[in-house]
Amino acid sequence: MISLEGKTGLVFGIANDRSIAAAIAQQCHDAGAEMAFTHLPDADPERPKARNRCLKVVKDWNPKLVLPCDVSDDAQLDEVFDKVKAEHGKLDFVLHSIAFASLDDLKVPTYQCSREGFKLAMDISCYSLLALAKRAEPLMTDGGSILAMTYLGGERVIPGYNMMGVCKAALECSVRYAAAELGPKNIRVNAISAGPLRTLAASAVGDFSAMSKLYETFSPMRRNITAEEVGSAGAFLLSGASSGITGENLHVDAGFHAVA
Ligand code: 0WD
Repeated sequence: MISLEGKTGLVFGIANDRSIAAAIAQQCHDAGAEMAFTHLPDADPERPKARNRCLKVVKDWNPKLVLPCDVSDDAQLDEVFDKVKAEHGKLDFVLHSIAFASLDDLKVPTYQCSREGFKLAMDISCYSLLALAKRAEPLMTDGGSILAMTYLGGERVIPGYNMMGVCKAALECSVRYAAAELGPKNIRVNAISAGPLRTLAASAVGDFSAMSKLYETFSPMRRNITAEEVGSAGAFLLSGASSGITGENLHVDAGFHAVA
């Protein structure tokens, strides 16, 4: 039985109710966790679309903090962690469920993406994990758990995943290095490699229906995964139930990685 009673988490990446972060946060809430949340800053504060979509998901959990944060901006990250420290005093877990690449760079062959587009995608999709870990470490005084989201395209060439595959390979490697560096402080760092789920981010990548069909045909379980399955694996890795696990890339993909 997973328990997060008395634990405090910080969740990055709830864009709407379909976000993987929403599914993981739901199960963390059910397990007793208290959480703070961030959403992308809205260009027009008079029409706070991103904030409202995030609030719609989290409001019933009565969070003390729901804050705007663009993870490519150090000042915004500092402000989030300062506020978490002031409000909660400590952190037990952080969920990094974020990725971004401009469509112009994502849709072309990897070797044709632009230098600026590559930097931006790596910054938001990979470096940000390290930026979060750096700021979380001083708040994880009783140890902690950090979780990132990745995809098989970081290990193999998956048609259409293109430069995001390069970002995910770097992210997965960052998980291993951070796990080794933070392990002595009892801070664990893991990743979940999820099968395809129909979210905003997924709509930008390749042909979702074709990918989905591939999993139905070839995965050992002959089906796709559900958001709830990623949610429960996420809550497990963020909780003490996984206390011996770090530097891991846990595939929640109906076994597709084993046969692909
Ligand atoms: O099939 C899928 N959906 C899979 C997703 C399979 C395997 C892995 N993943 C990964 C994604 O690559 C990502 O790392 O899971 C993570 C979460 O993705 P998601 O839940 O599929 O997508 P979404 O609901 O769109 O959440 C990603 C969010 C952004 O959403 P939008 O669509 O508004 O860009 O990442 C956040 C934002 O909320 N985000 C940022 N947050 C802070 N600063 C930034 C930024 N600069 N850019 C994007």
